[in-house]
Amino acid sequence: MCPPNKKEKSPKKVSHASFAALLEENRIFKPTPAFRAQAHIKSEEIYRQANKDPLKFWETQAKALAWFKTWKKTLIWKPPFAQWFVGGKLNASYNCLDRHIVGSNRNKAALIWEGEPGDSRTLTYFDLYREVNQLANAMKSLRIKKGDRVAIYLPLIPEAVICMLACARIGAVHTVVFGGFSADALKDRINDASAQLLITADGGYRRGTVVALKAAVDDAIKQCPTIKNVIVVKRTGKDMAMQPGRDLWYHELMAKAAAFCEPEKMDAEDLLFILYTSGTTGKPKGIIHTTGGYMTGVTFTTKYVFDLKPEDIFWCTADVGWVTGHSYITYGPLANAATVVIYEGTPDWPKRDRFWKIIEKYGVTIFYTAPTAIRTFMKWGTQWPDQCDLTSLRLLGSVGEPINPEAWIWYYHTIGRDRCPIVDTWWQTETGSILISPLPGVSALKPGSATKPLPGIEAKVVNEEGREITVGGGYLVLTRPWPSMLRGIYGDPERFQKTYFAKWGGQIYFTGDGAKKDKDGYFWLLGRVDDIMLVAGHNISTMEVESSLVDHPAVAEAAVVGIADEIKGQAIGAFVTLKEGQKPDKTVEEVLKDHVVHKIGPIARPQKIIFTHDLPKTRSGKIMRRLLRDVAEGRALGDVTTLADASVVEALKEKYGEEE
Ligand code: 6R9
Repeated sequence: MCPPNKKEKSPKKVSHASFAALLEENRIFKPTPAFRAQAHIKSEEIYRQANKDPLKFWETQAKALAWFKTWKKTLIWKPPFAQWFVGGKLNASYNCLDRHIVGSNRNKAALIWEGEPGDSRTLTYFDLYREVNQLANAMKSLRIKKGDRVAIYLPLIPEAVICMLACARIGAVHTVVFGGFSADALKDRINDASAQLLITADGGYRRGTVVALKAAVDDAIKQCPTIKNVIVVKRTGKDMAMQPGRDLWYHELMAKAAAFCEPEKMDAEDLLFILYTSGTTGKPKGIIHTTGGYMTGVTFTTKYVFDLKPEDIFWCTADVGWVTGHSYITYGPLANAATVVIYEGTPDWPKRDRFWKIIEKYGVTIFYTAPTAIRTFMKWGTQWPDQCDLTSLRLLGSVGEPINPEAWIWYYHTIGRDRCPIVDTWWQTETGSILISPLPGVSALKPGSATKPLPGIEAKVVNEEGREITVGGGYLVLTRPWPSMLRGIYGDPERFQKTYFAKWGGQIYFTGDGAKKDKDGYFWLLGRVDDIMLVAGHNISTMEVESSLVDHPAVAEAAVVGIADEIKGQAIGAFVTLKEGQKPDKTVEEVLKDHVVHKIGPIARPQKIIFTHDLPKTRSGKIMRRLLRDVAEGRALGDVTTLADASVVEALKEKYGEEE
């Protein structure tokens, strides 16, 4: 049983005494013999093979897909433009559905969906296949054809996945806009992509209330001249206006649609989707991905990074509006015929044990979430997971930000119960699939390190001149093309070249991240280089200071920014959320400052600590330090359209003002 209930004695009680010990030892976690024995990959041989002949390696991975026609050339690389599997033909929806329904996977659960109010639906591969085919036909009846852009603005309901696959089936390019984004953000993305069709819902549930998506849509598309139709999924049944001629009910279209739609034979390099990246200033960047290379990358990584087996129940907690949802809810797992869990709502609804209850209810075996969520769970306390049966879990994953060692150990111990390897997966919207990560049957894990580049991937840390740093910190770059790499920025090849390939002579992809390599060749991600501070002539990464703050038992979460300072160049400002029950005061502030000095050195001592209940984050959980800098330096706020909760930063502004 799940909810904390004093009368009930849980048989699964975990001891938390060993937590500190795990952290203290600065331990390396080797795969257990039992895990290694059953893993897909048990030896490092795969790294050597891939290194010897990367193209051959990627060809082998591409062959895991079903192709209508085999490619003629594996790679044409004219930097910054790569073409993979040139001349090959395939269809992503065929790979995720058709090839599974002819065998024993036909009646296997493809999607297990749980709505926030507690409703649920399970779609087998055959169910999903049927829905996707019908929707593909419905879209065709609205004259959507190969190459057209379709915007998807939905809550996390099965239709979100159905819509993506239906687009892929007819060769339409989807652009999923996260359902929590504002009308303004939606409008910008629709216009940049010149989308003709928009698929939305009458609403969705979030923390017990209905989010009125359709109202935002009506607002947005007043200024979207390219949109001809809006398909509306009935999710909540709440009243809302339908504009005759333009708006159509999803269920009515589906009722009329024929059961089979021939999958379009797509060229390997035909567009699969556009996805706008979050959190940056200025015009949204539409990252484009094509079919063959992207599908190869996500299919390979889903199977081997997560050590996916046919009987696994795979839960990636991301929204489909984030690249993580594209790659590890929809395309990667379904191409591997996995059973995928999706959940519509927030982790604290109706109580703070909702995620653990879902794991217990469906017997989730692989759980993939973000460090920000893990830190939130730490803040809430262990009583919530402790009273749930988490014994089905066998592997944990982390994505989105560097995971600080404290959170890693907590995750390993409290959720994984010291049994489950953690894969800390580094990648980006631009990279399409995971690039730096452990292989769980092989890699020795160091808490806080994403370990090493996957087989077939060449990543380096370089200095300002582009020279490799074998031990030490610098810029993280990728020095060889990989199949799932972005093919550009939609409509802006020049910006593509400038943003990613201009820094070192045009051949090297710059990730925008800083990283450190240790003597064992492990990569330690340091966050975006824009966030790295220059304090009295020393480079200090915000992430290192944050990690040392979170290391203190009183702290739940921290965000650090450089504030302009006449003497030092930059001084360190820290925004800190304390664990529940901790009171912020001057003493705590001094204790925390001393703690950072103790962990890193006097140079890293924060000049100012602001206590706050929450931090400004994107919907995928990344802290928006840019906004915190605006607050700290008293500027007007930059672009806030991707902010999860706008009130957080307003409250901080007030607070900061008071303390000045
Ligand atoms: C998948 C995703 C990409 C940026 C990336 C980096 C940060 C993601 C990370 C990580 C350290 C990890 N990031 N995973 N940093 N360790 N395991 O997050 O895509 O939203 O495009 O963000 O996220 O800074 O450059 P996206």
